[in-house]
Amino acid sequence: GNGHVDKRGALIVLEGLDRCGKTTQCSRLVSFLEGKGLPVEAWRFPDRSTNIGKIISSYLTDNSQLDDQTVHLLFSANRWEKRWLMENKLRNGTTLVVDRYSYSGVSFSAAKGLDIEWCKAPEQGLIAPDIVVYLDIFPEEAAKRGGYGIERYEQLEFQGKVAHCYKILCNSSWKVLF
Ligand code: 2DT
Repeated sequence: GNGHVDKRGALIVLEGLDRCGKTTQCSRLVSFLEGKGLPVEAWRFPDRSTNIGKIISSYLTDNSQLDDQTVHLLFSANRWEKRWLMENKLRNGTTLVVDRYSYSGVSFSAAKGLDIEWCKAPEQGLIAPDIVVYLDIFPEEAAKRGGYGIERYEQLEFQGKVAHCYKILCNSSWKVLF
């Protein structure tokens, strides 16, 4: 009673290239867990609803110029500003299914040529996921899926570089789905 729960929620992160099907799989997973009667919420990064998220969104959608390091830190700050809420939700037993997290942050920035260790640094201290699911898809395959939109990064050559960076980050604890 009194809102006390013994069981922490799980932090489940889905990662992958643009158009790999993350968003669809996230909502299917959320529905599945809801069906089991578990408290669960769908989250995504970037969270475009915050002030930082709005700067990120305009960077992604128009041609606002920001240097790569600054953008990297904004994406990271967008996770930091949600950290405390995330921690509270998990503590209170809510499972979070998150569409993109630090691995997107590191892979997309490293794909631009930033040093990968530098990219990882601001992610230190964020809540570590319990499960990382990587939806593996060839960039060529992803590009065929209805074509890319107009956002920055949605280009075949760049997505290939991102895929390469994900492979560097991937370890044996990840669940890789084809
Ligand atoms: P969506 O299309 O999923 O909204 O992502 N990105 C995302 C980064 O470069 N760094 C990050 O930390 C995150 C979370 C991936 C928008 C784009 O933003 C990229 C695609």
